[in-house]
Amino acid sequence: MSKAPQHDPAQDAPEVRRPKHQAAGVPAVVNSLRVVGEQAGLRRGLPLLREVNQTGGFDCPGCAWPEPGHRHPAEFCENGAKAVAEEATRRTVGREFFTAHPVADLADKSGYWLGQQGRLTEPMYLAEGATHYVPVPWDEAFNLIATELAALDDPNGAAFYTSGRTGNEAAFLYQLFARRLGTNNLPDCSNMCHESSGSALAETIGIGKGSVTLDDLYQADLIIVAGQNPGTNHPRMLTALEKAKRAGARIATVNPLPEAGMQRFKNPQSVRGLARGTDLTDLFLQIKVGGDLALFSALNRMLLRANAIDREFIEQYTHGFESFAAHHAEGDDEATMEDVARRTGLVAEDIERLFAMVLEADKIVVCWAMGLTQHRHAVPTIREIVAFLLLRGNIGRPGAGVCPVRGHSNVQGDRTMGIWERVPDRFLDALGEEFDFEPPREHGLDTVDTIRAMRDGLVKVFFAMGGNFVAATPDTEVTEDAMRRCRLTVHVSTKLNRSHVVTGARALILPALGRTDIDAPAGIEQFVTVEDSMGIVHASRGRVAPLSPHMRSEVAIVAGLARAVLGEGDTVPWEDLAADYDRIRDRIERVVPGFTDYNARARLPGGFTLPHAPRDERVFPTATGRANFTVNPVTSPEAGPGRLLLQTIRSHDQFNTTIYGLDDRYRGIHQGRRVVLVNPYDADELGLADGAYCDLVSEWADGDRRAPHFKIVHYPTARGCAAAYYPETNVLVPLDSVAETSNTPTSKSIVVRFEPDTAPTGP
Ligand SMILES: Nc1nc2c(c(=O)[nH]1)N[C@H]1C(S)=C(S)[C@@H](COP(=O)(O)OP(=O)(O)OC[C@H]3O[C@@H](n4cnc5c(=O)[nH]c(N)nc54)[C@H](O)[C@@H]3O)O[C@H]1N2
Ligand SMILES: Nc1nc2c(c(=O)[nH]1)N[C@H]1C(S)=C(S)[C@@H](COP(=O)(O)OP(=O)(O)OC[C@H]3O[C@@H](n4cnc5c(=O)[nH]c(N)nc54)[C@H](O)[C@@H]3O)O[C@H]1N2
Ligand SMILES: [Mo]
Repeated sequence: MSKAPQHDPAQDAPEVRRPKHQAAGVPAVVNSLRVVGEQAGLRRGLPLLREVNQTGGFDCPGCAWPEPGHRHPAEFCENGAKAVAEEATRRTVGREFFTAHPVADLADKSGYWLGQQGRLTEPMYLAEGATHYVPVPWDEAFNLIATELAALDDPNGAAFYTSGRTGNEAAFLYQLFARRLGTNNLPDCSNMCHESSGSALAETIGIGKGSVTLDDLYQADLIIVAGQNPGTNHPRMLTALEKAKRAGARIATVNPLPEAGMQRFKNPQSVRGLARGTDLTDLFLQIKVGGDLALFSALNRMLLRANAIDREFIEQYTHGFESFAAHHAEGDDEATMEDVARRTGLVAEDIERLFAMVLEADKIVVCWAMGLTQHRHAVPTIREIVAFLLLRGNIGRPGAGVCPVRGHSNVQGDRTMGIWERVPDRFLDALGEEFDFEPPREHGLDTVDTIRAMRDGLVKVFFAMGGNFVAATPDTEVTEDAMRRCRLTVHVSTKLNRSHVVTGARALILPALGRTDIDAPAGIEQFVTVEDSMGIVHASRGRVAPLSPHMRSEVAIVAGLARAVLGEGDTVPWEDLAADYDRIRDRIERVVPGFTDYNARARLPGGFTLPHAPRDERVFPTATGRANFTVNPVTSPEAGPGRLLLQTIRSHDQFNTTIYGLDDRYRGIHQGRRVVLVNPYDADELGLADGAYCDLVSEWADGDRRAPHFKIVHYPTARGCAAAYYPETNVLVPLDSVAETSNTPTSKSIVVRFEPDTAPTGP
């Protein structure tokens, strides 16, 4: 069996320059135009850029950051332009490609190479024992899936994964199909992403979503951005931070890395921005990986000691304050602060500075992303942040609240539509009633449990609506072996990726229309709807002609599959729904709360905002009916002598497992990705010379995992920490190393040691 290609010396020879201290500006504009020109051509690409995130246009297929009410004519960022170019490319992968390339050869190619080949254009089938994919008609593909599903003893022998690009309409039908079949096995990318936020927020405020709007950011006095790199991953957030800053907000950044975007932002949307830029961060706390629980716990202790809390709010709206306060009264202050200093790597003056900013701020917003969610103690960390906000009444009033910044453009909407292995009973009740069936009640498998079930032979049919399961999930070798144990693996995809070439006994690739493509079943153009990170639902209409008549929308694919599997006369009129998306939205309106007048409101410019009880009414639909304080004993990952804590991050030239290019401009890394960033003092102690190559070896109870051939880069990260790119390092993340409660892989804290390079000349 071929292993994931470790590196391609021709494509991966990193060059290191000085990191940048500012983001965006002219280079971002130049780069946007260049990638669009290269992939889509200026004639196809430029008109598309004018439609990104505009009313009547399409939602950027990149991140989930919301659009402001008054849109700029260029309401996209450099990385949005790359996402658009990647999808709207003119390059295609047709049947000739698969004739020319046996699957075994494709399995030796890098993910970057696979993605660069172009858009998938027709359904392809890999028969058992075959060496090549061959074209297959849609109906035959659906029948093949139906046959494998029918052969299962139990519908729970199938799992239906979703990545977060799928629009609401397809997502709703997809989860309905899984449940009509009889399973709640709906793992999704959220399980690896903001699941920890969802778990912590649902428990403490009663809803697993953020509580702020853009206006709240503009009105805040203090914005804390912890564990997030918006300059690369949510560049339009910098525009919002700049606006907040101009209105008087202060910004504190908590991160082991000094990320360029949070330093100075040169707004490409304005002449002044291009020329001068804005310094965003007022206070930078260079925290040790995993130190955030200790930091927020310390702030809470200090707030309690200073009695700088909103007693009235606490009395009226919260539960559990006494035990929370008692927990923070324990122990001796000096010893506690020493422990905090050790876990965070911060000096006392830094924490005091942040504390002073907190005391001066009437309204506070805390923003976060993967730097907080992908740790063993991620859920307690986020619960402690909620407590930090509750102490001063910073939830449910303008200018204040929690802001988990979502990743994929519709990952939040997919959850709202019921893509969730543990969806609440009230959702299942409504779904069953609307479609006249009894949905399965037993919770399904999430992402990590799906891998375990495939490994153990319990899940035999794996179906993915988008995404790149084997590359995005932890423990690459374990996951790839698990995938190979399946009887059938099916991927609904736009572009070729690793998950198409590491397959079950049989495999199907089903080519889907993307966000930018015109979707006109039966000749009538349809639009889809998506929900952004702040709960705003709006329409998205594709704008370019699909490159092949054989591509189908995700809605059509689910309907075709359901018809083949469930037969004619199913209680769900699949084809009827797929012919007119308004009919799907009518059904969603009757099942999912908050979608009253869905069809009318989806057509409003800018869409509509979903209700959020804590934000709108200070109502907290938790088990206690109040916002919950929780007790979170301080903990943090420890690397041990001779080891560092490795976090796995995104470069500026990738969208998750889709690699756009080999540069990470802001961090000064060019033409390669196999680099490991290490603090020079740690490097000296460990004998790691700048520019030398090494293997990364992760340590876990069941043994070591190795990722060979990484170039050492001396870099100003926090002491005791290292950073390298995902997905190359996923091989190091043990499957069983997960966050408590949320089961999210701990991709931001892996204990590694460094060993001599075992692949000095490449494979
Ligand atoms: N262009 C582009 N945009 C994207 C994506 C992409 O790949 N490319 N991915 C999308 C997706 S799905 C997501 S989820 C988001 C991800 O957005 P981010 O979460 O910003 O992405 P990461 O690269 O994982 O960066 C994590 C950040 O947290 C910091 N960090 C790591 N560990 C810790 C810690 O323990 N404490 C603190 N305080 N900080 C820490 C890292 O130094 C880094 O700055 O972006 C979305 N947008
Ligand atoms: N080590 C480590 N691992 C991580 C992370 C990390 O920080 N570190 N981050 C995690 C996070 S936050 C996430 S969200 C996951 C991401 O996990 P996934 O969502 O599974 O991965 P992506 O790379 O976003 O998926 C890209 C593929 O989606 C397909 N695609 C793109 N657009 C469409 C579309 O419109 N329709 C369909 N049907 N297919 C489409 C293309 O074929 C493309 O190859 O990875 C997780 N894994
Ligand atoms: Mo994500």
